[in-house]
Amino acid sequence: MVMQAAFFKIAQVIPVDDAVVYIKQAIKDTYGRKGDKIVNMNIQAVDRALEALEEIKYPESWATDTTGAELVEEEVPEYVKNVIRPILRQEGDKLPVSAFAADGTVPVGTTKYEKRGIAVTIPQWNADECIQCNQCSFVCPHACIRPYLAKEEDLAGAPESFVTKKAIGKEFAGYQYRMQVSPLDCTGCGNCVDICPAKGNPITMVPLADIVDEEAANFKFAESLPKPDVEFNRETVKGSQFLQPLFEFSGACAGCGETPYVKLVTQLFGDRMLVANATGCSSIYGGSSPTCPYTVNEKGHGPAWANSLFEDNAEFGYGMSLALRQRREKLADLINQALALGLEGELKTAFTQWLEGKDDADASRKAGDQIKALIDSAAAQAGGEMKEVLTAIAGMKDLYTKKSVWIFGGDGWAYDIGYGGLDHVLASGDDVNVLVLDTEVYSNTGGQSSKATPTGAIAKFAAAGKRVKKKDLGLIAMSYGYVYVASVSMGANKNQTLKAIVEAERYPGPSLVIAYSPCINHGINMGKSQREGQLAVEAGYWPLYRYNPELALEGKNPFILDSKEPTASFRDFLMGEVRYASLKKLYPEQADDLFAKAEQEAKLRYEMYKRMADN
Ligand SMILES: Cc1ncc(C[n+]2csc(CCOP(=O)(O)OP(=O)(O)O)c2C)c(N)n1
Ligand code: SF4
Ligand code: SF4
Ligand code: SF4
Repeated sequence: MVMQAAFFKIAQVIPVDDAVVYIKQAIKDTYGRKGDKIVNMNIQAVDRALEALEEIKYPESWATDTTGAELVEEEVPEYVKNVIRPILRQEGDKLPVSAFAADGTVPVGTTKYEKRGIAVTIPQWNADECIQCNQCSFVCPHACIRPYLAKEEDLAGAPESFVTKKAIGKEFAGYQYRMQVSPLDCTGCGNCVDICPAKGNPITMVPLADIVDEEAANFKFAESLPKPDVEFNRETVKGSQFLQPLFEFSGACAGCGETPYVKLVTQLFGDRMLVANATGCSSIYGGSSPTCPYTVNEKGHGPAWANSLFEDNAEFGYGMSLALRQRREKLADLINQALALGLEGELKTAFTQWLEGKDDADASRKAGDQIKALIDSAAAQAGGEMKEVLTAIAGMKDLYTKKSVWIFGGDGWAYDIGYGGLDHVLASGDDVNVLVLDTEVYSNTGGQSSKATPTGAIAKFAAAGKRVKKKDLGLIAMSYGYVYVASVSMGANKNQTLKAIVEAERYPGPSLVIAYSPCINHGINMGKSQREGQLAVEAGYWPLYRYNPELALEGKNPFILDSKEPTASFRDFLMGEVRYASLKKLYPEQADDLFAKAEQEAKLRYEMYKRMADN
């Protein structure tokens, strides 16, 4: 609107006053259904643009200058210089085919070279007030705010403004703590500040321009700190955030409700995970050429990621799982063969330990690291059949650590188009982990209705409000009895989200985690998307539960209802989102009927879950 108003004032193709009348009418026609607030904001944008338009007299020399502003080049990898930068300059069509790998793989961890600097305001940390809960880091959709631990001696040479405070917790004795933002990667969404539970504003949003240079230097220093050599519980909200996010600085919308889940999964399992990603927002922010937000740790370990068709992604992930199983069984056969051939010494111990712990992440990694340290020289020294076997084992190092197979996708994939395959894979009993990022619409293609869209919500193909209720995907999966199922909402309960993701991964069969994901398609303030996830649970709109088949084997009830009876108004929650409020504006009577139906459905669903939990 701003640019359109400016164009008509400058270009004078028609009298500007006429143009303004047409623009404002178009605003009413386009946004009327979204409510007066949005219409008025757009109208104000037009008026303010016309008032503020200023002519800038540029120096005449600009018309003939042949040199531009000088680019400040930082040290970047060859691929960034030779492939990514030309593509970003829209010169990708000049690249030869030989610039790309023949197998289609691309270097990872390249979003960090974009440094887009798109935020208007960014969080500034105040050490005094911070209680070191790490919740701001937990919810950040772009992995831009991270806690760092450093010993005093590591802080020599730190920038002056790199203030730290004594780390809380006996496991962190001798360490200093700092919460650090990456100013040029932050999108300025404000969720970190919004959810900070401490009194006295330990983080506040301030203009980017005021602190960008200082904080960019601080972030660079923080990233150069050595990894702390401490044992801590990784499976807590606080502890998980000391783990490196292996998904960072994606191109998702500011405040996206999907990406905090993806980031958390990579923090917990990223160094040994494979991801099959259905087409949707998660494949677009997960793999938009030319950069890649998935990255690696200091050992070069990180998620292996690929996107498949919308309609076959569960099968794609299942294939990964089957291939891994077959290849690891082959590895176990070879190890048994080496033992049968009479292998002795340290390698024998490592092999035996690996066979015992091969399906446990920590045990297989520990034994695998031992094998890695010994195998090459053992293979070189051996002869005959033993040499052949050890050489084959040495060539399978990628399989030593137990892998974590994840299948990611949105509700359009899981509830609709990929559902047949998803059902088949869950039924297989294989050890795969499915994360459904439920935005209740096909977000990436502009908000079409899916079977996850609840009654009364306006979406494309449901312009007068969805008439029928949301499919209960979790309940269908629970009917198998051997599928781990959880329904989570990070904004409502970070502990429950973390617990569910950890349990799902640990469960040795199929797991399904359905994650409530606030989205721009809901018509909400994305600076408070985490809070919206909390309101959804408090209003009884989204239930939290975990169904763990292992509890049934112990004679316990496998179903745990984690959310309490609603404490907030269901109707107020709906009216806080444009996808519902606009129905009320367009068709008030129908809206009342549909909202009453939606509330009744949510109530019946909660009561059913309560009965299941009480059994
Ligand atoms: C068979 C098929 N139909 C349609 C599309 C187009 N398409 C790509 S992404 C997408 C929406 C994905 O929605 P969802 O699964 O809910 O994920 P979200 O974008 O919400 O994360 C659609 C319809 C496609 N790629 N393949
Ligand atoms: S403002 Fe948003 S993107 Fe920036 S650090 Fe906070 S949560 Fe992350
Ligand atoms: S959420 Fe607030 S109190 Fe907690 S670590 Fe972040 S700034 Fe500190
Ligand atoms: S459209 Fe929604 S799900 Fe997609 S990136 Fe934006 S906020 Fe996230």
